[in-house]
Amino acid sequence: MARRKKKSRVRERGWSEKHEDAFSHDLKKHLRTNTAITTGSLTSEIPVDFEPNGLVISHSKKWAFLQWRGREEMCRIDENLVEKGSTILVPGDEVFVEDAGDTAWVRAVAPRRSTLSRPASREARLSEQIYAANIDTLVIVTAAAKPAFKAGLVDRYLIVADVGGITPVLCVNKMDLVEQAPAETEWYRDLGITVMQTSCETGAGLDELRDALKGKLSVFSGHSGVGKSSLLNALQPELDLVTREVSHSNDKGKHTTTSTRLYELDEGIRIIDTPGIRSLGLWRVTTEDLPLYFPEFGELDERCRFRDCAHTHEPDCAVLAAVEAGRISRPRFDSYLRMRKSMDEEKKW
Ligand SMILES: Nc1nc2c(ncn2[C@@H]2O[C@H](COP(=O)(O)OP(=O)(O)OP(=O)(O)O)[C@@H](O)[C@H]2O)c(=O)[nH]1
Ligand SMILES: [Mg+2]
Ligand SMILES: [Zn+2]
Repeated sequence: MARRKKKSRVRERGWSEKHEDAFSHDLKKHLRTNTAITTGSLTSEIPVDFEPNGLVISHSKKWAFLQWRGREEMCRIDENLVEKGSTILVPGDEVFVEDAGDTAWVRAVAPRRSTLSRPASREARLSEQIYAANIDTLVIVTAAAKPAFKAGLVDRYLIVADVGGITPVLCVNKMDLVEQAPAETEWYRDLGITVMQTSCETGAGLDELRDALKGKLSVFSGHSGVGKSSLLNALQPELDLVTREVSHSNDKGKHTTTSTRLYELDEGIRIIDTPGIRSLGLWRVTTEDLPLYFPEFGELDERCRFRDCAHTHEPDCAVLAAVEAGRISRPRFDSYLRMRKSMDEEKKW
């Protein structure tokens, strides 16, 4: 990977003042790694304005697989970057690597430009799990058929992208299986979201997808079996990633891709392939905020009778009226109701 001319943004952005910021967690680590530490044969100090020289492809607890010095390399992770037995590094992280003879060590992580997060688990719903960093584009991969197009997950991913400061693109794959794209995709176009239609079988739409990904770091997310890994293979056949037919075992939660990993393709395209998911929790979104993530609700809430209107059942609700009048799409509104309901249920634990 080419060394960046630009210095780390740590100082420029004044991270240390922003304790509530999503990156304060990293900053603490970062500052800790700025003091002299002795780990293995390392004794040197890391300058505060270190230049990241490596890119995280994937990792285990103690080892990171990196793009470093123009190659893919395994490096040890400094214990300062480990928390609760697991590293804080995620694919897409820009890191500072130091060569210590036999082993190269990841010593520090640069502040993240953007993050994709979800609640760590149902049990640990108060902790954030960041699963990719420095992403430019979130490609929400869906299938036109097999498995059927499901708007619910798309709506959730759109919120995750919004929260993470990432541009979403909706990719409707397996277009060879249908006459025309599912009608729902039009709503997303109406909302200003880029919608692409692709087929790994016929190659349709792949040039457009490639153009959109050039020079960017993207994440491919979506249900299992929609063709995320197949799309990567279609863009760059040498990758030869494992893909598998959608089957009942897939429905039961068996995924073909089992870990999140970054791939470097030609033309400056970098893609993080992720395992398919069944449902997606929303991090940092409250029921009160939820309407803000539905741009089509716009300023309507100002016209609701109640100031704290939840837009679910209230009399004289301007949002409900707009749904009735067909100005807000019913399925998108249903998504809103389902998200609210699941958030309310979570609160009961
Ligand atoms: N007809 C058709 N089949 C496709 C297309 N893209 C992928 N497939 C098939 O769909 C199945 C699932 O593809 P994968 O690429 O493994 O799906 P995935 O989204 O990576 O799945 P996970 O790794 O489990 O999340 C495979 O049998 C592919 O051959 C397409 O455009 N058209
Ligand atoms: Mg896959
Ligand atoms: Zn209302």
